[in-house]
Amino acid sequence: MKKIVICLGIFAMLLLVTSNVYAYNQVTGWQKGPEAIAGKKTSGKIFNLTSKSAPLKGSESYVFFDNLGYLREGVAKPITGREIIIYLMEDDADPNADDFVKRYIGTFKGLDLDTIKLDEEYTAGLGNIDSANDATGELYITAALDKITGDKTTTNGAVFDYEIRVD
Ligand SMILES: [Ca+2]
Ligand SMILES: [Ca+2]
Ligand SMILES: [Ca+2]
Repeated sequence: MKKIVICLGIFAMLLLVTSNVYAYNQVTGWQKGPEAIAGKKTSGKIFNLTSKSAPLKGSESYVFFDNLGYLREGVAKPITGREIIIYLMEDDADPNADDFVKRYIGTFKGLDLDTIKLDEEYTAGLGNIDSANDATGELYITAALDKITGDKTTTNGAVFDYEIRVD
């Protein structure tokens, strides 16, 4: 019995150590989300993030979310099930189109943003998202808030914080 307890203890310590030690190659730091405006797609700024090895892959690029907020009373109707669709994108110069990397869906309960979940990883977007010798992605997110009848089209401000990380 004692052995099991010790083993479990060591396992828990290892988990703690590995989760603390793990580091992404580069992160943006926490950012305020783009403004949430009903019926409009808004974008965050573009960040240059470098992976451990070229080329940067979409499967090595992630968005994390925190501080889920709420829509403004009097601006937005409180509708449960309303969504905000968030894309992780990789910017490219014309004539190349930007890469769709991942899609996340945020769902509201009334005015409150309740959850944000990964909804889709794009097959093409999981592979190389820049040139073969290019380890630095130009990553950004977009956010599109559903428009419900009765919404105003003024801003609700940011409804989440986010951080983009690459491995
Ligand atoms: Ca690019
Ligand atoms: Ca690209
Ligand atoms: Ca690049």
